[in-house]
Amino acid sequence: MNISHKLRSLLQNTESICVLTGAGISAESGVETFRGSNGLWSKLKPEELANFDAFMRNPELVWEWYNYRKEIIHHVKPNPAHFALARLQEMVKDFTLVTQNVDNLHRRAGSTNVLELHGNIERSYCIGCGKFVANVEVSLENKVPHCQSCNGIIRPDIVWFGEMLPEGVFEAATEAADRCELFLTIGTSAVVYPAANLPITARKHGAYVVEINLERTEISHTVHETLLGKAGEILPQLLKIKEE
Ligand code: BV8
Ligand code: ZN
Repeated sequence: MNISHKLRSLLQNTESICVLTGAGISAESGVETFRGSNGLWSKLKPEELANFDAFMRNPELVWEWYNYRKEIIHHVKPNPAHFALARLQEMVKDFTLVTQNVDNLHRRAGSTNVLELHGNIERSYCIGCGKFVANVEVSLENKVPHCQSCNGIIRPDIVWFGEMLPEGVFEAATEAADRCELFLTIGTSAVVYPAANLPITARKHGAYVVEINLERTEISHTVHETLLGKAGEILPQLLKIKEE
């Protein structure tokens, strides 16, 4: 893989890196992406499922979809891309990992202080009283979980379209994008906002922006360097350069 001299020297010297990941970083773990050829959305439309009205109209269907995804996530493991980022975090003083993923794989790979822009599939809360509920089980008998305290409907703690991102998380991600010297955008089609603003913010503030993706994306024309390929192959190679 030929990388620029600029990226090589930044990897070896910078003390401030911000990373944004999307579904593509979990693809090699066996988690379907959203917009790839066999992506989740190809079967289901986001409008139909990942929004609050759709949930209130048909909570059984939305819970069935999340339960299906949770099942997959419980059977997969982090891949070399997740582990490379966890290792990189240990070697860089100011390292911020921002993810759009809800699959918890970064944390399972050892990354800490992960900024989860779109929530986490392992968490749920009651829309009646806001109480968080750990490992919610849905079954054929109980297709929509209800809160034990107020009998309200329980929903996944995931940010749906049209919903605000969790308080303070996007702000922290923006601050990291503002101050970093190197910004890596990995495995994201960069079509969802405000997440897709982060690489643009980084570039505006003088960071060197590198895209690591299987294919070119909506922001390929705005980044400094695009490394086309699998994150699980490219990231361990970048880590090796850092460790030289
Ligand atoms: C908000 C939860 C504000 C569901 C998700 C018109 C224009 C611009 C914006 C908007 C608009 N209309 C509405 C909006 C805003 C909207 C938005 O951005 N819509 C887009 C689609 C046009 N955004 C929102 O609604 C956000 N909220 O803006 O609120 C607000 C203000 C005031 C008051 C109220 C509200 C909320 C956005 C969050 C939506 N929730 N997910 C769930 O996950 O179950 S988004 C969903 O897409 C996922 O979270 C996912 O993370 C995210 C992004 O997808 P990617 O991660 O990029 O995945 P994708 O499959 O697309 O791409 C994968 C890439 O990896 C591909 O390029 C592929 O080539 C590559 N790849 C594959 N394999 C590999 C690989 N790369 C490397 N290695 C591999 N092995
Ligand atoms: Zn409740």
